[in-house]
Amino acid sequence: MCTVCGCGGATVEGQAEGQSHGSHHHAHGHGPHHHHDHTHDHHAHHHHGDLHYGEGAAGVSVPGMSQSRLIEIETDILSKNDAIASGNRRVLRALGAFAVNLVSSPGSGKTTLLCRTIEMLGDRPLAVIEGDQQTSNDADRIRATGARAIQVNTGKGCHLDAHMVGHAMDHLELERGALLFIENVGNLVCPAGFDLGENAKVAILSVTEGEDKPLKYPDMFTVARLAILNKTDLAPHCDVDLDLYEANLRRVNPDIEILRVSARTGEGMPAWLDWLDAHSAGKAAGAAV
Ligand SMILES: Nc1nc2c(ncn2[C@@H]2O[C@H](COP(=O)(O)OP(=O)(O)O)[C@@H](O)[C@H]2O)c(=O)[nH]1
Ligand SMILES: [Mg+2]
Repeated sequence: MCTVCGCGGATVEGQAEGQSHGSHHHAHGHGPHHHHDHTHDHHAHHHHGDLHYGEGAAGVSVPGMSQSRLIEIETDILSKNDAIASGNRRVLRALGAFAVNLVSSPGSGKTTLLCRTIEMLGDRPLAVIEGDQQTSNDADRIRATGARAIQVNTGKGCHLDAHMVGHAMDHLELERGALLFIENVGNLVCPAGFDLGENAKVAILSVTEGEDKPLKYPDMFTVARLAILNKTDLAPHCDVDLDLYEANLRRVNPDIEILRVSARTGEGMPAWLDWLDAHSAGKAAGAAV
């Protein structure tokens, strides 16, 4: 169970590559170990007449589980994940590598942006980890650029976790000073809660999604260091207010950096490459030899 969203997906020890057949080892919450804790949190379900299932102490609602039990489970899953993420971070630091975790809803343009980024980066050492529930479509698209890519299928899972990424990193044999791009599962909720050991989460938000999305899904934009407002080429056709997108992003995260980009036309891409350069510079120099 993913206690971040309560949707039944979280795995701390999921398969890290190849075709998953749903054979994850669920950390908790399934099988015969039902915890029939009848401390229901009725008060959490009503909020000014709206249903508000995230209002208990755990911030999620799962039928039959008390808020305190949920917090216990979530703490356990996340602390295991964080320990593995720290290990990933140590490996990356020793290599002087810089890892970006790309997070967004499905279809915002992560893979398109990555393909274009890879083309523009030329011969800079890099590798890609692709996360999706099913198919190797995105890894195939990345490999078509000549870059190395590993596909991680999460099956029922709604996000990549640190264990999956660590396992994929083992297979990628990252070069010294490499850039590692991790394309997370398209989902604006759960990937926000999972540290993969990356240097930065970068949220992609396309102009067709609506200006209110940062307000509706604040966690994702709170943890992101940079927001890329993608598909600006479509803005004239969609009656959108790009300044309002930016204002809403800053309402949930006053420190967030924002770049307007079109992965289609290439507008804004040089600024994104500059951002990557500036943030990855010095990593290789500081690496253990
Ligand atoms: N017009 C336009 N379409 C884009 C842009 N970036 C991506 N797309 C399209 O959006 C769709 C989803 O893109 P994809 O890269 O698969 O998104 P992902 O699910 O986030 O990886 C595809 O049809 C892309 O061609 C962009 O900047 N402008
Ligand atoms: Mg994709």
